[in-house]
Amino acid sequence: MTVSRREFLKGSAAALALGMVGAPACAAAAAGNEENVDKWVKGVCRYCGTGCGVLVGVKGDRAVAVKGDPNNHNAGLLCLKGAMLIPVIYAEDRVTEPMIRRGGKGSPLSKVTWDEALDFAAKPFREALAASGPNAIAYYGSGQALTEESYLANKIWKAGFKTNNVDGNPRLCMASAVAGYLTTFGKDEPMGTYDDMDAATCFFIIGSNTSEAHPVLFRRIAQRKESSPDVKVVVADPRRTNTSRIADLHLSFIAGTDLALLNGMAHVIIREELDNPRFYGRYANFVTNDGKPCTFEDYKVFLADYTPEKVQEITSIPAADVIKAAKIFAESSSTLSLWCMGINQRTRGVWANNLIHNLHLLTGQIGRPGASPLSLTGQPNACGGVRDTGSLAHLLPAGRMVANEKHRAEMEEFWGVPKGTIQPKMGHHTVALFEAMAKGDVKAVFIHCTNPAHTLPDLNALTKGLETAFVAQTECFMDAETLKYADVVFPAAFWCETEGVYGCTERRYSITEQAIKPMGNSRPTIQILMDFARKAGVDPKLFPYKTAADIWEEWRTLSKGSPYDFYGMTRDRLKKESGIKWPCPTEDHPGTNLRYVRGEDPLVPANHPDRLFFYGRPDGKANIFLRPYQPPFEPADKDYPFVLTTGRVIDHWHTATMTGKVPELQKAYPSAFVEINPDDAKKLGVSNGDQVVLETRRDKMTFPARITDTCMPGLVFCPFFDKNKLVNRLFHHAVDNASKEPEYKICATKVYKQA
Ligand code: MGD
Ligand code: MGD
Ligand code: SF4
Repeated sequence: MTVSRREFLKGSAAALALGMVGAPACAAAAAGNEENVDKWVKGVCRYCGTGCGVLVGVKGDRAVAVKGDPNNHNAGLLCLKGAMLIPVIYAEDRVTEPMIRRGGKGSPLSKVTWDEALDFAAKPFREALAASGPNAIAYYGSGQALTEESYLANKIWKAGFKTNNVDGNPRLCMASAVAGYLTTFGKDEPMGTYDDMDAATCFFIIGSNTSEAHPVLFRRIAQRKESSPDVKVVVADPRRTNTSRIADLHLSFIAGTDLALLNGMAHVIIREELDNPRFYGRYANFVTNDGKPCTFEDYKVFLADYTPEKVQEITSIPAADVIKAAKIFAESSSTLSLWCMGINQRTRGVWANNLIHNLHLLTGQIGRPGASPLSLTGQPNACGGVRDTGSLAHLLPAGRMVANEKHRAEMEEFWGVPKGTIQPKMGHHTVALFEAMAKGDVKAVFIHCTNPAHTLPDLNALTKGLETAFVAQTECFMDAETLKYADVVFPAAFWCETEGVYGCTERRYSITEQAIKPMGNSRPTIQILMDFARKAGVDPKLFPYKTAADIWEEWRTLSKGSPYDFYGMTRDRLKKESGIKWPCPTEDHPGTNLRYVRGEDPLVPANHPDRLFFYGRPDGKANIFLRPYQPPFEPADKDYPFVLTTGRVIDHWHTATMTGKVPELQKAYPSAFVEINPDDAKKLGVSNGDQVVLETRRDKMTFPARITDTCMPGLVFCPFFDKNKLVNRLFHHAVDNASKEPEYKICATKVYKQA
């Protein structure tokens, strides 16, 4: 029996009678053929950073059913995407054989043996290394790769090939949140957890369409609101999304202006004496925009520019609503802020993150159940796999930095490589990497578990990198756009065909155990990486592993004594339990809910004089930054009078190579479209379904119109899942100064009906 969309929705309603508009379908029903399952194998959903636990039903050598793990944080619930994972495994276009492009770019791919493929890939890497040195090669990875894969690749590239050219799609996603945590609190990763959702009395949701992008979490928020009618929800999003439908107050504004809103809220909080001087006097420092210490008085002077009336001028939010939002935030007994790409994918994404933290530090809404800033992570393993293992161009494992000599020396010693092996200079961040490939500076790249030919910004400019450099790629599905540029394709074992750990938004690590054999001739990626590295000339002593568990053991040991300490998470424990939150230093430690809190976080000494200790900072105090409003890189102007923004729909995952294989999901969103406000449509003479041209300074493309008040006048929205409508060709590739994350959320466009 296969559960249909209709049955799923029915099951969802039965699972929880939410009388609330906007709560997405989530059900505890098993999807697939549940009868005759031989065994249930534990895992994590393949998709979003919510990180729902799943159980995969296996019959013989096939996965036949999936259901939510009742013991993980999702309490057995899954959204439709998670529930429909089984058909993805058995999609007809799985990549099952190694392939090479003998005749160079543009020639057909031919199936070859593993040995031929590995030799074919290793040769250009060896040649690039010999001719131009280690920085002529690179690794481009993913927040969807398993932790063991990212840890291994990072080690091979940084200590084996000796290049810091290791980056990946979390740069497009969480980099601004990382830099926000680092600058404010001194260490990456949130202090809050999902349990805060059950205690919060105010949800401040900014730049996150939680309902569509983190459906099971949104369900939890909606449930909290329904069970406690006093709970307030404030949503700040230029669009009226499904998320904003449960809001008591929806702040819609001109995209890219919310730094002014956040400073305006701080202005009101101080003016109305809703701030908490005892709290920030003890736990925070005031810091100017260029990093110099300053005083609360300086902060007040700085905020004088952000009166509600001034904020209204900049953002279009009525002044009264700015005041209302500030009061709800500060007066609630516990406020939880949630944010995602509307904040991170901005040229001032780091500043926007700092300003959210400011509000919590100013009001003391932090370090108590339900009171916390909590950035929502997009991908299932951007936190655990990439941020924590330090698999980005400027990072090293467990919070270490490439630029820090002591950190490099620690890693060289741990990895057993000579002093000076790790370069002191950071490698290329994503946009710079693809530019360096286009220039011929980076000659060969290994791409794993990501589809950059579809998802990079400014595709017309950045895919030149893929046209120029030698591309070795691991893939599972033949319709991935990047395969068009791959010189060699390694068939990778897919989700639940191999074993590994994912770490989600709330510092929770959960394991996916192998349930079935890899399909066809595909192999686990750790094996592919080690075989490739050996052939490309890396000393195999660097990776003496037989299994993923061996890599985990090394990584667990490395975390010991670090601010990420999860030494207590043995493989056995991960298999027995359904996710554990770090810090977790010993095998009998239950994991940590409230980070930085005495008596909760094992890294805060039990006898510490203060209840809170931000141990990432030298004096244990967090920073309140004086960050001004700055407009986006390319606001609307008289020539390009609309703002184009992009994002997700509930039923598709990124480039739809997986969700596109599930008819139930594909039918809901068969192709891309552009959302236009009814007033704009009227002025443009556009009706529903008309073909509408979006023309930016880079390119122009046509989309069918959806006329809806989701977008405010002057704003249009396109989802980016459709490979036949690569909306990223329209975008610029301006990045945040500090995080180097691109501004996918805002560019200027003309909009007109196709002649
Ligand atoms: P987006 O649709 O990218 O999703 O999750 P979200 O960030 O929640 O954008 C969020 C919102 O930002 C949009 O509603 C948009 O209107 C708003 N926005 C645009 N401009 C601005 C602005 O200037 N300020 C503010 N405050 N908001 C603005 C992303 C997350 O989703 C990520 S990163 C990943 S990797 C996962 N991907 C994914 C998926 O592909 N599909 C589904 N269904 N779920 C997913 N979950 C994860
Ligand atoms: P995915 O579709 O997730 O998109 O961008 P990508 O990571 O490029 O790509 C994953 C690829 O890995 C697919 O080709 C899939 O078939 C393959 N795959 C799946 N499972 C496996 C596996 O087990 N092993 C291997 N080897 N391959 C596998 C996501 C990126 O997009 C992100 S994270 C963000 S936040 C950005 N968001 C964004 C946006 O908001 N707007 C616009 N316009 N563009 C965006 N691009 C970014
Ligand atoms: Fe999977 Fe995210 Fe849905 Fe949970 S909310 S089932 S992790 S897609």
